[in-house]
Parts: sequence; C-alpha cells; structure tokens
Amino acid sequence: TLRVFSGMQPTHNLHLGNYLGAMVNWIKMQDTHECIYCVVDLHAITLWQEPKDLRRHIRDVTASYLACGLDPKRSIIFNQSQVAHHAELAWILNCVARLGWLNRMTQFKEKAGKDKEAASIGLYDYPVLMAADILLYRATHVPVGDDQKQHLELARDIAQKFNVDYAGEIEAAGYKDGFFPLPEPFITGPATRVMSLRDGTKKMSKSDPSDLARINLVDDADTIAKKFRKAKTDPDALPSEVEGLKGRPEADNLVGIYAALAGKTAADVLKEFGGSQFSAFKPALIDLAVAKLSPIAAEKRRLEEDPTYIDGVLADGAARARAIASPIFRQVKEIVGFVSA
Ligand code: AQP
Repeated sequence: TLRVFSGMQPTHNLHLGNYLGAMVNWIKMQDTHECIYCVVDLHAITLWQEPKDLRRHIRDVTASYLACGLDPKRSIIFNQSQVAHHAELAWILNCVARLGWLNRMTQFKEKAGKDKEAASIGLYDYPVLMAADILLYRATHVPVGDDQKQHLELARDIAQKFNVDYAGEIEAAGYKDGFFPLPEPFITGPATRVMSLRDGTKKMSKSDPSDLARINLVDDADTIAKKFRKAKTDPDALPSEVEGLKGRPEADNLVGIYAALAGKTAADVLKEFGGSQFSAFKPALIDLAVAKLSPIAAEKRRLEEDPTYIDGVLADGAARARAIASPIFRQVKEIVGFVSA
C-alpha cells in the first residue's frame, strides 16, 4: 500500500510556508493514498514550550489541519503523544542511528544556536524521533517542505541499517525486501521553501521574532495586505523568464508564492506579470492570498468554538493510528529479540 505520514509542530500558528510547502500536498494525497497526519507534540518540547501554550497550540494546529481541508473521515489525524509507540520505537532506532550521522544535521546546528552544550538532548535526537514517526507506520511517502530533506535522508539511512542489521530475523519473519520500506520524500510544487518576507535568504519560520516576516493562516485580510505591502523587494520590474529571478531572492519568493496559491508554475506567472513593477504585482498577490486564505481562517475560527469536537477528532485518530502501529511495533520488538507475553 501507498501510505503517507507527515506532521507539524504545535509551537505556534501555522504559516504560509507550512501551507504551501507541505499542507497543499497533504490535502491532494488524501485522494490517492492512505494518509496519517500527526500533530507532533513530542517534537515541540525539544525547545521549551509553556504548558498552557502547548495545550492551546495542539488544538489550534488540529483546527488548522481541518480548516485547510484535511478530512478526519479519510485521513488519520492525531497528536503524537497519544500513541506511545512513537517514543518507544525512537529508543530502538536511537540504538541503530550513529552519532556521526546526527552530527551532520544542519537543523540542530541552526536551532541550538551558539551554545550547543545547553541544547536539550531531545533537540539533538529530533531526527531519530522523526524517523520513528514514519517507520512506525511503514509509511512509503512523506510530503514535507525542502528544509526536511536532510532528515528524510537520515530516516532512510536508519531504515536501511535496521533492515541490514536484523536481516536474518527479518527474513525468518517472512519479509523479502527488508522490514521497513525506505520512505520517499515528496517535496514538490512552486513553493517548497517559502522565504521570510523581510529577508529573502531566510526561511519563513514560526519562530521569527518579526511577525511581519510571515503570513499566518489566521491573519485577517488587512494584516495579509499590510505584510505583503511591507515585504522586501528590489527596485526592478519582474522578468519575463524564470532565469531572470536568479539572484533576486525576494522576487523569486513572491512569484513562487503567487504560483503556488494560483496552482500555476512560476513561468506561467511571469508570462502574465513579466515587465510589471512590484507596485502592480503586489496588489494582485494580496487579492489572491486573501481569497485563498480567508476561508481557512474563518473555518478555523468556527472550529475553535468547539474544543470537544477537536479533542474527539484527536482521540479517534489516535485509536486508529494505534491500530496500525501496534502490530508493526510488536513485530519490531520480536525482530530485535525482546521477549514479550
Ligand atoms: N518556510 C517554509 N517553506 C516551506 N515549507 C516549510 N515548512 C516549514 N517552514 C517552511 C514545512 O512545514 C512542515 C511543518 O513544519 P514544522 O512545524 O515541523 O517545522 P519547523 O521547521 O519547525 O517550522 P518553522 O515554522 O520553521 O518553525 P521554527 O521557527 O520553530 O523552526 C514541514 O514539512 C516543513 O518542511
């Protein structure tokens, strides 16, 4: 079976980067794959989260998932900490993954900042937990933004090493091509890496201290308009060919955002807007963004009024996730050599 797994951290409201880099593909894949979408709260606490904020963000991100168009009847939607196997499998995979592999992870270097000694061990181990999330369901496809590419490669390396280390047991259990499928990254579309609106060389991020750097999925029309109006640009007109965007990160970013929101390619957008100044392009971008994002914000506001419904979606999703994960994890324990009742 083709099985999709992906997740987002409940550290803040979702932003346009999360939406265009990942969510748009999550929604589409519901039509073609069995989909499991997680609110990765265990990942969130790798950096300090105030408990009352975390609680709110878990429900907020779930509401955003639903408001964006994830369908809890078709997809499994749940929060990671309700399915204990994620943490249990992560431990086993910690003993498969090598220190040298983790030492190469660039996200840890960025998020740990200057004082690496003061970073949590969880932050360092983040990519192993992510591998566990995916492999626990023997997922085959992982739709993510470009920034997660390196972590996906690590997940494949871990799966591969597990398959080789335990090849004898795995074969004896009747698996011909290894126990874990090597998960395929699914990183596609015109906006796999949405950049900050204030600095075209930095990724749009939840943790950017400037709210002007990102469009949040809950921003109202006036806020969206203000942020795009203030978005950094260069003084030139838009080029008519994609090659003309080279060395112009801000222009490249805004064209990519427009293309992704319109369901077009960057080349199509430049056919229409090549030669236009930003003073003409930005209003069109604002209209498009408001038209696409306002219904999502409205639906999220509606859902927020019913936390019981949200908690019910998560409980139901967790039960369904557990039903898939339990037999897989039982098999992993047997392969490793644990004795159970
Ligand atoms: N700027 C982005 N462009 C495209 N895709 C992005 N994603 C995140 N930022 C961008 C994708 O969104 C999914 C969920 O991300 P996450 O919440 O797990 O990851 P994150 O990197 O922690 O998000 P932020 O916003 O960058 O938070 P901070 O500021 O805490 O680092 C993933 O598929 C990710 O690729």
